[in-house]
Amino acid sequence: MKSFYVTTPIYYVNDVPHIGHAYTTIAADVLARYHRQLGEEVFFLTGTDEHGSPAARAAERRGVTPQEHVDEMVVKFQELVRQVDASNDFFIRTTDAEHCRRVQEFIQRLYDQGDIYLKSYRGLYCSSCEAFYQEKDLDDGKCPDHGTEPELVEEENYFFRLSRYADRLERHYREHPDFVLQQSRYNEALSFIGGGLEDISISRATLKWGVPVPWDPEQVVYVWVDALLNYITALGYAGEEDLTGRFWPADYHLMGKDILKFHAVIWPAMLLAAGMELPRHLFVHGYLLMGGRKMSKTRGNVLDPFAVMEKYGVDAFRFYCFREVTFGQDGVVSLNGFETRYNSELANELGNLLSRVVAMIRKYREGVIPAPGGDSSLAGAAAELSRVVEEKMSVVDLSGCLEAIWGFVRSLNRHVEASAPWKLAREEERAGELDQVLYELAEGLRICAVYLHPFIPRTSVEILRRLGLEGQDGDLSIDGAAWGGLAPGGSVSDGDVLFAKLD
Ligand code: ME8
Repeated sequence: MKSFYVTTPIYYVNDVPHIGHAYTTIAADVLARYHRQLGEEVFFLTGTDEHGSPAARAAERRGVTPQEHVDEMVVKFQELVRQVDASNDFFIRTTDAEHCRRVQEFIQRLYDQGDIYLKSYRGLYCSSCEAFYQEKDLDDGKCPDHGTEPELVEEENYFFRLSRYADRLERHYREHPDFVLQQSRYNEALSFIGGGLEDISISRATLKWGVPVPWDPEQVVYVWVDALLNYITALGYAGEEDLTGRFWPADYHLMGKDILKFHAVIWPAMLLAAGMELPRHLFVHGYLLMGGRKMSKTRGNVLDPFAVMEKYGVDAFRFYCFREVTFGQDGVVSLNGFETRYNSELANELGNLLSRVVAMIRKYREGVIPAPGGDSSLAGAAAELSRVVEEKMSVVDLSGCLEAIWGFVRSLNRHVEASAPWKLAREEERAGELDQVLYELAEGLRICAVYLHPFIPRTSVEILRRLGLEGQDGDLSIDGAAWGGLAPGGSVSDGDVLFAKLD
């Protein structure tokens, strides 16, 4: 069986989760669900990045130990994962003893083979990014991402010979033009390497909150090295047996553009040093913006995903994320925009369509899905949709995929208007035509439900239930979405309005 491994970044726990965290998690969930529908064996990983100075400082401010702080905060991230209906197979915490042990083993190996050495270092450090900056990369002396002034740090640290891997890394990029998606991100990633690579500090002497360097426990492992390793350590202990052989290399690491450099340079170089395969793709999405700026904890301009889901439901939130913003690019999100789409698309175009179709089958055919009389004009559109979904999902164009599905939803609405079943129902001799139209609408809705499943899983299962289908694995398979898969004779059922219209 083909395997598929997708990851999200592991999120910092210095503050509460926000909509940006929900966004990447849902995107990974969409991919995971889709690949399960293809019949693949899927591993979907998410989790939390719990070491490092922001978490240590947050704990200090609150007068608790770092461990107490992260134990408290992780609950909110696990709650977010649950509430967005993420179907993750594991949730890794970098404070897991199993993870820490494997991080130590990994860097010990690099140390033993001469890839790590001791050196004293002086540099400008942004502790929110957990990264050193060169003067020229600052905005007016401030961190371009956080708007805060970096501190001058001077320490004796362990360095990883990143420079040694620059050529091999560049070759990997040349040989794998789809290593980083999309093209502009690939170019950006390649330009990091083209500019030459300097060795990087991979330990901290002044910080206590981290994984101890095994040969020098006075130092802790740099939080980014610790964090990146999660993608392989998790496979070692998430299951009863070691899953590394089955799932590594990862198919997709999803992330926002803020952390591309770490994933595009440091991570693959670490893997090359360890003689491991590189992930197949990094997919970099844009920022969700409110009022034109990236939402971030440091800036405080965050939209609370819990409040949004509580008020409008999880599927409406998931839908909006991939409908409003082209996946891969930055996009502005707002409550107004959300409510507009909710009403016009979810309530009117989808919810209303389902209740009309079910009501007509009840009214005209006693709730039983009739047999079609012949070929359908919608079969071609369904076949085209199937082709486009496959094409878009194969390049992680989640919004393009949803757009195509929505085009099909709209064609069903047009079909209702054009065929006017209420008129056909008044003419006895047109009963065959009415059967045909009712079947087509039910079948069209079933196909929508299958393709919509990765995006709005609850709604998808509910649509299938109304059409007399269980929404079990078989009903959800992508293969089963082919036109004509709906067996006539099943009974439709009633239910609450899918998306109640907002005032
Ligand atoms: O960077 N729009 O954690 P983090 C879209 N621990 N996505 C956003 C976003 C926004 N406005 N804000 C955040 C870290 N994200 C490290 C990662 S991985 C080995 C270690 C998402 O809590 C996006 O995926 O700052 C971004 O890359 C990630 O959250 C950063 O999360």
